[in-house]
Parts: sequence; C-alpha cells; structure tokens
Amino acid sequence: MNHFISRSLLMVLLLSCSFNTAIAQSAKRTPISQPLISSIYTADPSAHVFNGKIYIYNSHDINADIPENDNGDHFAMRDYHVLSMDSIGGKVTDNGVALDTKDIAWAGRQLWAPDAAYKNGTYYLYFPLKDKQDIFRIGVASSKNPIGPFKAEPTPIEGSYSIDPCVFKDKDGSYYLYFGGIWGGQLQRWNNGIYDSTTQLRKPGELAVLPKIAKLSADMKSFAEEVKEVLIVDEKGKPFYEASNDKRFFEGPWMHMYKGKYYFSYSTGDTHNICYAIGNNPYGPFTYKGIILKPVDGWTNHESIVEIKGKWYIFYHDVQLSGKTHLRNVKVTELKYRKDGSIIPIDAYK
Ligand code: FUB
Repeated sequence: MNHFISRSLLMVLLLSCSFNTAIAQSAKRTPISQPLISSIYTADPSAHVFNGKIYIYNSHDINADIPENDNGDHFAMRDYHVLSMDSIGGKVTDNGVALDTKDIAWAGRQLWAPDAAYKNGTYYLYFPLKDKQDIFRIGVASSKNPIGPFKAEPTPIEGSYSIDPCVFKDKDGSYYLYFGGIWGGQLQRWNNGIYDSTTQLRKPGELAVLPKIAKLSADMKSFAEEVKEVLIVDEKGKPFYEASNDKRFFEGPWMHMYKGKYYFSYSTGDTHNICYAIGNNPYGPFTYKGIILKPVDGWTNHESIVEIKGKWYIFYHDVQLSGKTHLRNVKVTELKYRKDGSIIPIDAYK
C-alpha cells in the first residue's frame, strides 16, 4: 500500500514537473505581437480596408463548456463582432454584435470563420454555419455599414458547403468565393456536390482533399458557376497526397495578389502551418512555395494578408490570453517579400 502511495506521489511529482516544464517552455516563447483586443475572444481574422479604415471580420470565440474533439464541437460560436481601427497600432474598436445566429432563419449551430466584401454601396458578410441537419453551409448577409448589423439571406448560398469562405475581387472586378476545411469543416464528406456523412478522412496514400472556388453572381448572393476544385501542386507539378500533411490544404483559404501573381494561402491544420502557393489566375493551379507563418500557440492557425498604406500585413490568431484552443485572440504583424516574390516565413514568437 505504502509502495503504491509513494509510486503515485512520484507519478504526480513527475507529471507536475513535465507540466511545469511545458509551461516554462511555452513561457519562453515571447510573442512578437499582442492581442488586438482583450475584452472578447476573437479568431480567424479576415481584414479589409474599406474607405481608408481597417475592418476585421473574425470569429467571436466563447466558452460553451463543450469538450474538445476532432469535429471542433468546442468552437461553439454564436455571433460576430466586427473590429475596426484607423491604422495598424491604433486604437481597436469592438463594434458590437454584427450578426447573431438567432437572426439567421436556417441556423443550426457554430458560426465559424467569416469574410466580407464591398460592392456598389453594400457590404456582404459570408459566413459558415451548420444548418438544422448539422451540415456546414455558407450564408451571406448584407448591410449598408461595414460594421453591420447585417441581414442574413433566408437560405444558405445554393451549392455551398463546408467552411471558411474567402471573397476575392479580381482585377477585372469579378468576385470569387474560395471555401473549404477538412475534419470538422466536413469538406472530405463532399463528392460531386453530394454529402455523405459516412465518408472517412483520406488515408496517407490517397490524394489530399482540395479547396473549392466559385465565381459569385452580380448580386453577390449566389454562385454564377459550378463549384470547382483549386489544385495545389508541388514544385514538380504533382498534387499533394494526404501524407504531405505539412503542406496540403486543411482550411483557412485566403487569396491576395502581389506583383501580378495570385497568392493562395491556407492552413495545414493538423500540422499548424500557414503555407502559400502561387498561380497565374484565380482558379490556379497554384504551385506550393513554402511556409508563411509557423505554428502558433493553440491548435488552429488562420490568416488574412492585406496591403495597408504600402506595407503588407498578416492577421492571425493565437491563444495568448486564455491558453485554451477555443478561446483565441487576433493579432497582426508585418509580412515581407523577398525580391523574387517569395515570402519571408514568420515565427510569431522570439
Ligand atoms: O474558428 C473555427 C475554425 O477554426 C475555423 O473555421 C477554422 O479556420 C479554424 O480556425
């Protein structure tokens, strides 16, 4: 008995030592930037400059006391708040509730990473949300004001599915919606527009699941074409297999243009990188180029990349304020390109 107690004590001591070591190690990671706001938890920042002001459309994380699982049930967000600021480093304003699930007719649960766009005097908010059948769809809401309140359309965008919408305005004025996320984002369950809840995650020897794209209609509320796959290839032009999970797409698509090239960035999810691939048009194919942002504290990693007053910035999140995966805080730091157009990888900690 005594032997058992002393072994247990030893285990507790060892465990607390390794736990403290883990804390000490993470404490050594000094963040290069601070949370933009600490009064609420925020994540998945999609930043835009509208009329010279910076607006951040992000998830609003809450603690719903739901145990963590691979489906992401613990990300149980119910509304959006738009953040705004006049300049990088300036005061950040939380503009209150912009859209609430209770005002979305088709809502089931989980308002995940949104994005926004402006066209002809109206702001459009694109948002992933599970419908009443627990299937992620993408909805659209509109407002005359960039901070909302937004009014949601009565049904999701027809033909939309999965998560993480990113709206991109091309140089000819056309708008495209990129979307998709695997695991809890359900992208692996969709084949040729059909949902199958029994579909398993791809095995290492199978081709990786690809993100999706569709051109938006003139009214910004529907797809103007069939959803297409966004092909990401390695330097030899070969598509990635699931085994390359440090490079293949997982979630968080974002598109920006730099010096005439299309930069498609995304999170690798279970390996926590933000990577990028370059193409010559919005549809791709995109050739993998490397890591933009190394893993941050917390499981998820999610980016947006924007030019503001001649400098480039990456908006991202980590869990500096809470230490908890589902209670994140958005941040921003400068992003730099080399002369050849490649991006200098960022470590968010010193
Ligand atoms: O915030 C919920 C999900 O976590 C997002 O949709 C993903 O991109 C990941 O950040």
